[in-house]
Amino acid sequence: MRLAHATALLATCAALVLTGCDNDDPSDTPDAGSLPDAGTQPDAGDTAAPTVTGTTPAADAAHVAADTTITVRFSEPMKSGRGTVRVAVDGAQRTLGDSHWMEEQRVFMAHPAEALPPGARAEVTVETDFEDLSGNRLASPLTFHFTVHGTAPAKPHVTESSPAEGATSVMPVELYKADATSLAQRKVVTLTFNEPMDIALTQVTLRDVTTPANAPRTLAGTWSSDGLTLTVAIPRPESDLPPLEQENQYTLDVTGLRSATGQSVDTAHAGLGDGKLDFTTGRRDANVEHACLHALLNAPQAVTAGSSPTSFYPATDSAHAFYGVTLPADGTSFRGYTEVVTDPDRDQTIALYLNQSIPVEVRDTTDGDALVASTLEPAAPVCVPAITHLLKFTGASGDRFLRLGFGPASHETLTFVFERY
Ligand SMILES: [Ca+2]
Repeated sequence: MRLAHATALLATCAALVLTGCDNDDPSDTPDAGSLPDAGTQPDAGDTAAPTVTGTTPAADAAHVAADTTITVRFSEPMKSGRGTVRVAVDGAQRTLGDSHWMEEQRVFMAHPAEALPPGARAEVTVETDFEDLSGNRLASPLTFHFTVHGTAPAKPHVTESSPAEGATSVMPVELYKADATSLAQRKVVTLTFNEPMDIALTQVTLRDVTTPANAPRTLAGTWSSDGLTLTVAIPRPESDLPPLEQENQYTLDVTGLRSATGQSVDTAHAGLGDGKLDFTTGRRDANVEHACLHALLNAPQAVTAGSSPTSFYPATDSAHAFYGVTLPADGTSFRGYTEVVTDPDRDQTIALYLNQSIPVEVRDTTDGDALVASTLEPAAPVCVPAITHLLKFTGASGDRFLRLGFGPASHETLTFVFERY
């Protein structure tokens, strides 16, 4: 009943711009049965300004229909005869034709008299002359924008990729476990699109920009279940060649793909620039590749770390060993200690190839408790997630006793490959 009443009131307003349309007195209508109920009666004690809690289209919405309804949702019931909404395109006001209130006069709805131009950027202004039932106005006008659907269907584009467009020093070779005793090489590339794609189309083309004489390689990717992300595993082109050469420029052409609605890839979008993912490889990292051999093929040696610096803690210092360390609980996190004994005769660089980023403190306990400088950095991405981080420090000669303090950590277990150089 109330909705019908509000619509009847507004029918007397010629245009949607409601300024001057002051027909909010219920006694004006012959329909006595539609008087507001107690819940919409003015509250004499209300001095708070109403606020806008939402709009349709939402601010910065794209691909909005040209004949969209514009709605403004308020925080409380409003006077139905007040309020101005303006819609402008390129600085020119658009006439609004039809309007009404809904949801006990909390939601104002309006329709442009004519469809908005394709591709237009519309500016909507909600003026402060909207009033709640106690006569409080909006504290400030609200302005937002939306973009009308263009005449040409939207083309899909890449929003994220690995490697990123234009990336340099890209790891050219990644290792994975081929079977129980051997590793294989590949390079995995992923591309994520802004809209679902046609998963029947999976082919992309890899070109060697540095050596164009090399034949382009047609590769088949695999789509994620949502059709947004294509994963392309680049294999060795021949059994004696790596998946990608070192310090070499490549371009991966994805223009053979289509959106689920059949649109070709946008070759002008900034994501890839030309519909091709361009990147340059760096050098391989022999040390990480070696450590990956142990991390992927060895069963971890289980070790429970000591619970305090003064109690027993086990050794984790055999070169090429792959350790699976369990850290004792320490309150709500985990923390533990292991030992490294340095070489008797020479200084060594000691490296731990970790499967996570974790604070590690190295202390020399031989004749005190001196802090040993160490670095923790992301490891070259050769066999993620088996190896993600690299801890390095110098082990001074002389059979010195070093204590590694792991944590505080959020996970109880970690793995690392231990190496001495
Ligand atoms: Ca590109």
